[in-house]
Parts: sequence; structure tokens; C-alpha cells
Amino acid sequence: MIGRVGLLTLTHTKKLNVMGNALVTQLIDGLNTLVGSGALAIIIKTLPGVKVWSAGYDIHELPPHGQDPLECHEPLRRAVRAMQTCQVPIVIQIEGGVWGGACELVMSADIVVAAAGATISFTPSRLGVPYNPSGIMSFLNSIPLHILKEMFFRAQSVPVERLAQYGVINHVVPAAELEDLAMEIAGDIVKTSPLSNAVFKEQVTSICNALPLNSNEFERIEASRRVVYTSEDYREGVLAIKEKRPPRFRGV
Ligand code: LCV
Repeated sequence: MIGRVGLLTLTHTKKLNVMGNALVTQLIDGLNTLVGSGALAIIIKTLPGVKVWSAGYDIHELPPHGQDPLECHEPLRRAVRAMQTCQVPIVIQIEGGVWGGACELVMSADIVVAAAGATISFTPSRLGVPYNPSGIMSFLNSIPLHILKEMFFRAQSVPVERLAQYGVINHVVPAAELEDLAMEIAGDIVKTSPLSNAVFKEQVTSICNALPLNSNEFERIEASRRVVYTSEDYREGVLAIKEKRPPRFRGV
């Protein structure tokens, strides 16, 4: 803590901060500890100078083929819920590359500050993963639809400078200024009303997650998703990442 600003540093950089149970547990415990210690704003960051901020979901912890990789108890879902339900504003500070599910973690923060040259790579379509409704809502609430569709369908790295043009990223600064900017923002937040901030964040989260899907529609979507996570393409996508080669999808 610095004053009432909580600092949460993701330190699994040797494993590219992959979002497996170990890192997600560090994140959730860290948020709870900082709020319990009186933090009125939290900065999430990693060690400075990384090439990869997070490589996304830990592909070695994906459930066995044929099981939903994004079920509510999976690490990514737990991490996003922790970010959204944390009662204090979260400033996330990114540099290097943010991949896959880590993109949703970043988008679940309240304020995003990035080092110039950082990139966001949203990759479910490269793995053959059927993203899920609540995850898509996270993205729809922070990325304009056509930009989100291009990111999803192309699965390419997008510069933070481009995303900042659409308000997806709050600030892009030289890496040397990143820390100071995050602290300046958090320093302003801790001077405002914690009660007002908490109830504002709670309402925004509730309103943004009000998913207008009826039960029939939801069941239909889940049936469609099951076709994907039981497909050969999904098996091939995960294998291709593990074998560090381009995937060869056949649409089955
Ligand atoms: C476990 C890894 C990973 C990894 N997990 O280093 O959003 S969804 O729906 O797609 C969701 C399911 C999800 O998030 O899926 C994962 C999405 N992530 C990716 O597609 C990124 C996959 N990784 C890469 O493209 C490269 O690793 C990057 C560009 C991140 C870094 O490349 P670099 O050449 O610097 P390596 O590829 O050599 O990786 C270093 C070690 O980290 C492992 C990788 O297998 C390698 O392990 P070994 O040293 O044992 O060979 N690794 C990389 N990503 N997501 N492990």
C-alpha cells in the first residue's frame, strides 16, 4: 500500500503470467487483502519491462476436450467476477502483450493505462474456443462492436494506441511514465468518497451485466457452444498453440 492506494503486482512472469489457478488465486486474495487493509483504489500491474503482460488462459489448465473451457468456476471467470465485484476502483497498468482471456481481465478493470507499444490480442478464434455470454458482455461493455468483431475474427495483435482512439484504453504513455500516471489517477480516486465510488461501481456492473437473454435463447446458445468445445477444431486449436504452429481448422 502507498497511503490508501493498494498495489497488486502479478509476479508469475516466468510463466508469462498465464491465468491459471495459481495466478487467479493470487489476484483474488490480493484484492481481498488490499480492500481489507483499507485500500480506496487498487493498481494492478506486473513487473516492469515484460514483453508479455499475460499470455492469457493457462492452456495446460484447460479442462479436458469436450468440457466447457469457460464455465463459471474456471479461473478466468473467477478472476473477472473478482474484478467486477471488488468494491474499490481498479486501475490496471499494462505493457507488452496481453493475450486471450487476459484481455477480458484488463477490460474488467475500471481504468486502463498502457505503455506505448503495448498490444491486445483477443484469440479465442485462434484456439477454436467458444467464448461465453458473460465474457462477451465484458467486451461489449468496453469495445465498440465492429472493433470487437474485427479483434475476434482476425485474432491479431492490436496496438493500444488504436484502442485508445475508441476509448477502450484510458491513457497511453511512454513506459517510463506509466507508473507515475497510474499513481496519479489512483491518488485522485482516494481523495473522493469511497461510499459514492463503491455504489457507482456496483450499479454500473449490475446495469452492464443485465444480460437480456431468455431461458430458451440461453439454452440455444449453450447448445451451439457445446458443438464448438466438443469439435475437432477446438482440439486442433489447443494442440497448435502447444506445438507453436499455425492451426489447421476444418470446420468440424
Ligand atoms: C500456458 C503458455 C501459454 C499459455 N498457457 O514465448 O481467450 S481464449 O478463449 O482464447 C482463452 C482460452 C485463452 O486465453 O487461451 C490462451 C490464449 N493465449 C494465446 O493464444 C497466447 C499463446 N502464446 C503465444 O502466442 C506465445 O507464447 C507468446 C506470443 C505469448 C510469447 O511468445 P514467446 O516466443 O515469447 P513462447 O511461445 O516460447 O512461450 C514461452 C513458454 O510459455 C508457454 C509456452 O508453451 C512456452 O513454454 P515452454 O518454454 O515450456 O515451451 N506458454 C505460452 N502461452 N497461454 N503456457
